[in-house]
Amino acid sequence: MLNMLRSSEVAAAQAAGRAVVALESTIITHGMPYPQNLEMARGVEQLIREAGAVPATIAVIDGVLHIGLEDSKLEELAQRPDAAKLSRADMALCLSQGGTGATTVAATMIGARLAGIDVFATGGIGGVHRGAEHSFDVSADLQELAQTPVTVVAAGAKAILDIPKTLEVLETLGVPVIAYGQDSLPAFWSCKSAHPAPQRLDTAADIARAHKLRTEMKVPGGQLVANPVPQADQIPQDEIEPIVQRALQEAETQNIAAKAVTPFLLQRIFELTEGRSLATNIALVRNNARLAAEIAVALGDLEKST
Ligand code: PSU
Ligand code: MN
Repeated sequence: MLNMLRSSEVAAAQAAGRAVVALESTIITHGMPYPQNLEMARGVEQLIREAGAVPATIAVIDGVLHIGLEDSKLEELAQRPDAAKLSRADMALCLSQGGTGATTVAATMIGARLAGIDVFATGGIGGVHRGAEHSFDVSADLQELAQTPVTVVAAGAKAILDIPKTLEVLETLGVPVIAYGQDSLPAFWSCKSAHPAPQRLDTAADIARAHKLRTEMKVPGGQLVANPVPQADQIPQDEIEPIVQRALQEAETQNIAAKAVTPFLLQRIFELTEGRSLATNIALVRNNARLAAEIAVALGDLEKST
């Protein structure tokens, strides 16, 4: 039986019909080093509260699907690099075995849907890796966006990926890719990429309306909102690209594969930029949390008015 537990804060918010924003936990266990990961997670939760919504960090702990983590649980998870990295394929298995794992974008979307949460903030989604024509490495996050009705706010796909191929797959899967407030698709650490975004919207209310219409039309799947990192915090593409290339080269030489690829690349880029990539990563997650809270509040307003 599925054992799902809401934090008291999330349970109270949902009972009162207040806006809730889901947050993932792989970014905590596999995306950032301790203690910055814990500081980031706490800071992001606080930002969501300040924006009038309630945060629900999702994770599997001892066989229980947690929707919202009490602070002591968050602290524990942030110091458990041994936690599994859970996606669609292994989430149920981990739950059935009483295991502990952090949820990726795909798994967090599944948790959010089960808990009745429509909006989710993360850093960057997984996508089609460079060289995928040989490795076949395509993140399950893309399939999940095609199936699960959650609006995901990210700073685009991580720039370690093949962005044009990621866009093509999202188009094939029928996932709307909406740049927020600009024409260019943001590229994670950089606010702009060379690729125009397929869609653009300029307000949280517009994004909420599109989400609601998809639900009314019973179109399965979610939306990807690509929110550019603030310019003051970005690393321009021409600066980060050579570093990404070097990290990719090292991954190849060391035969890094499957689930280990993304965490390896993020860690190497952190080292090669002497921490700058982490500062930018934290800034973009915070920026996404703020927008996600606005969208969740706007969605709540729409539901009340209809
Ligand atoms: N965003 C970040 N850092 C991360 C991730 C996202 O800023 O570490 C995680 C998410 O959990 C995403 C995962 O789902 O990376 C993608 O992993 P993969 O490429 O193995 O599917
Ligand atoms: Mn992969």
